[in-house]
Amino acid sequence: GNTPVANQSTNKIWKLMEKYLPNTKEAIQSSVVNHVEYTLAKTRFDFTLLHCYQAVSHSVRDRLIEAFNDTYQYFNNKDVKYVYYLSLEYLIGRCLQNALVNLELESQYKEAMLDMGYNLESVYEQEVDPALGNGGLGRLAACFLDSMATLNYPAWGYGLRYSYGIFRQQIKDGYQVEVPDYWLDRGNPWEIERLDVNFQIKFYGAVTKKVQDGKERTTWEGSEIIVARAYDNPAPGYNTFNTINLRLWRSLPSSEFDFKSFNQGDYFKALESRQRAEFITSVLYPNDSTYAGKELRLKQQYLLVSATIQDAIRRFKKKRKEWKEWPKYNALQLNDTHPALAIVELMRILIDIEGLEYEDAWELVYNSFAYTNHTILPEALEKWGVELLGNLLPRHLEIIYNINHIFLEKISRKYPNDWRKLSTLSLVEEGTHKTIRMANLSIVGSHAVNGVAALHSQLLTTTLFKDFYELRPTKFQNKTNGVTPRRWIRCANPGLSALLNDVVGSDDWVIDMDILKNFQKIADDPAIQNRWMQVKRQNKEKLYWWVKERCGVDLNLDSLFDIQVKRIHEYKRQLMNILYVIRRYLDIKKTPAEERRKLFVPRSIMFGGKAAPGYITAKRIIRLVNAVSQKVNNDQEIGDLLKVVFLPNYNVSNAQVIIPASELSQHISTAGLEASGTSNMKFVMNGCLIIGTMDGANVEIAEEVGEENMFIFGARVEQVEELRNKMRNSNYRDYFGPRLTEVCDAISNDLFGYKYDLDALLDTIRNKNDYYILAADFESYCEAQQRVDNLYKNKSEWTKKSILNTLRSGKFSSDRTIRQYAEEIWDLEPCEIPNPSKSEQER
Ligand code: T68
Repeated sequence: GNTPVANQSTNKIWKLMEKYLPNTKEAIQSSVVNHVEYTLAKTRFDFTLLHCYQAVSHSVRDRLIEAFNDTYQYFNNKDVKYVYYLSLEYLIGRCLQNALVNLELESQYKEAMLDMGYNLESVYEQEVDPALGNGGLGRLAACFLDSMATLNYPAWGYGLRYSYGIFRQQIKDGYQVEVPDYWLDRGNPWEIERLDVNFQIKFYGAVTKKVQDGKERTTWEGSEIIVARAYDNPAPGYNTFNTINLRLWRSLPSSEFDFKSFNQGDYFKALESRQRAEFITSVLYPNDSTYAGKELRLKQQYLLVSATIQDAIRRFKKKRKEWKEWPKYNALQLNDTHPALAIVELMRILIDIEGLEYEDAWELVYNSFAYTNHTILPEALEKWGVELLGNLLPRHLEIIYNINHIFLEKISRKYPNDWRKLSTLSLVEEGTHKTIRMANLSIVGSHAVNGVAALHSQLLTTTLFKDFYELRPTKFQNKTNGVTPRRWIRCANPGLSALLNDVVGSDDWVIDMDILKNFQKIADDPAIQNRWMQVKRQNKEKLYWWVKERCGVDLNLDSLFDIQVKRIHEYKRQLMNILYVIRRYLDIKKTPAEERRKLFVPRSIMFGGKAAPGYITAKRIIRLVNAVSQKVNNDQEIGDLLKVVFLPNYNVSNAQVIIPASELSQHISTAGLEASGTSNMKFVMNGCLIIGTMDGANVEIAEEVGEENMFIFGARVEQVEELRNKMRNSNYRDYFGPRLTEVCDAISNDLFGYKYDLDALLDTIRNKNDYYILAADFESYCEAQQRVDNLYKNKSEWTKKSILNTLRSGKFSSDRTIRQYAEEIWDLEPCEIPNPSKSEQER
């Protein structure tokens, strides 16, 4: 019953489905009210703000679905090439405002709702924040979807529909506490459950070989079979009718499986195995930078990969093309190595099921896949033990060995007897615990490999992937990250958006950030500067209330809002930031009371970010921030000269309040270790000045906005190794400067309490152990902070630099990034569908 029959009744249905929903005030109101009554089954007397959010969302969803269905219908008719973006993570954040903005219906809805007695902004606040990702990598995937839709690229996002996203962070007695995030609690009006899109996924079992017509045929019989079901999430473009799909898979038990257990007559065992199947997409792994090697994680990866490849193949087969045309119609982008098994899965299906020759299959795989690397941290590189992999996916391990064998043969012909090369290039890491290097697999199986900022891409070719680079230099590319100005300016900063509209004379900047460069002369205009400061002030007020409610701290609105928000990690050096806060505290205390206001600019220093639950040092950093906050905020002598706050549960919706309110933003990683950073770009767009190291995309930000409009400090990447060596040959009393020594002594002398935790924390930088060269960079960091104070005293100069930061941030729009991926890796053409509201209103 899945195939529609073309007859008179379908003609009738087509006619009935021809019309689009109108967007007059009355039409919007009646569609909202309809959902209240018929979707939510609520009465006039039993109706809350939450119900209002749900009804509004359903009415917006209806409009999204019209665009969404038309979009893929149109792509299909035009026989276009698709890009498949494969990612284990999507940090999409709230949907309602973003959908209204992109559909250009926000003002209509605002008015319609106001007329019904509802403030649209408080309706927005009812939405939970879908947090199906850890940090930058997951948020990048979400920004990319927005740009791919906006630029009319025929694209699909594929991921997993975790029941539990990244944990919610609570702070109890200064410690991080993780609370499970059951985000589907109140339903999810945005998704479309596809009861008819299910794929079987197999695990474990055995591989058998048979000779058939003189040819060896391999088959893999899995012993555990589950089902992946599709949940579709429409992602609308801005200033276009194109709306693309984020398809998330959910694991479910398969009915085939039941038969087996049923026959064995064990009813409860059957139910247990059903629950095990559902458990696979239950929870997102909360590690953003260390590889844990858990079987359940590998099952998640394979589920995403297998369901996605099956879906892509089914779609391709409908076109009735020959296999050799696969790369002409499909590009597959791997968001890090997490979905790298897709390379092997496509090989398996082509060889074992479709019967292609190995070399022909490889050609198709190689030309369609591309891989993005997001880190050079060794502890983050994925290496699956061969026992684990071979047990769960025996045929895949076999294919990996085949790929490796053929690859290494080529290498040894090219470099005879070069054992070092062979062992570093091999997909297999030998040793007592033999592992598969997923990065090597991803490189060998892809026609393009890219880093995420110029410096990072260059480091890949000179360090981590040096031997691969020498083998095939043209494979290696750079694609500097970007962020979407729709969510990060237009939605998050309405005040700045209105100001930019006035400056530009239109809202064209929302899709073309580069035009802002043409208006740089306004940076000196006192009237504009005033308005600019007013906008920042209003954003600071919003954050003020946010902090008061959640942290009980009263911030000084005239103080400099100085913010570092990102995952907590030693390489990001939140520790250096908080040690400087202590330095500042001690300095203020030493200064005679009457001179303090003259010497010190009032500052509100805020930290936010989650620590991986097992990362003890990161958790201790949070403890230290809260200990300092306690001490400083309650010191009567200090008053509002210095406030320290830990902002709990940093996530996308909180970022939308925090970033526009920030004046100084910290991106202070050890040079060479932050692949790119993306929040740095959001802060710059919102007129914040950066204090930062020459790392990741900061280098390119400095190129664009000018070093004189930032506070750059610290060792450059070429100096880091030498500094580490120097440290190894000396006592920390020698490599600590006097300012840092005094700070650490204060902590050790129990100025803040929690001596056990905090001493252990300091040991990560004492005893020749300061891998992230915090001590070496501390003096130069203090000097940069002094420059910050000096500039902040001159409001007009500060504001001028703030304006220039925004106007020169165009390069960091994800539209630029996605255009480069499309042109330089995917070979993909835009395909814009006709906009019915701009033509005849009918399909
Ligand atoms: C980040 N990586 C980079 N990883 O750290 C950041 N890792 O510099 C970069 O801007 C960003 O990617 C986008 O390119 C991550 O966020 C993870 O979250 C992660 C998750 C699971 C496993 C490993």
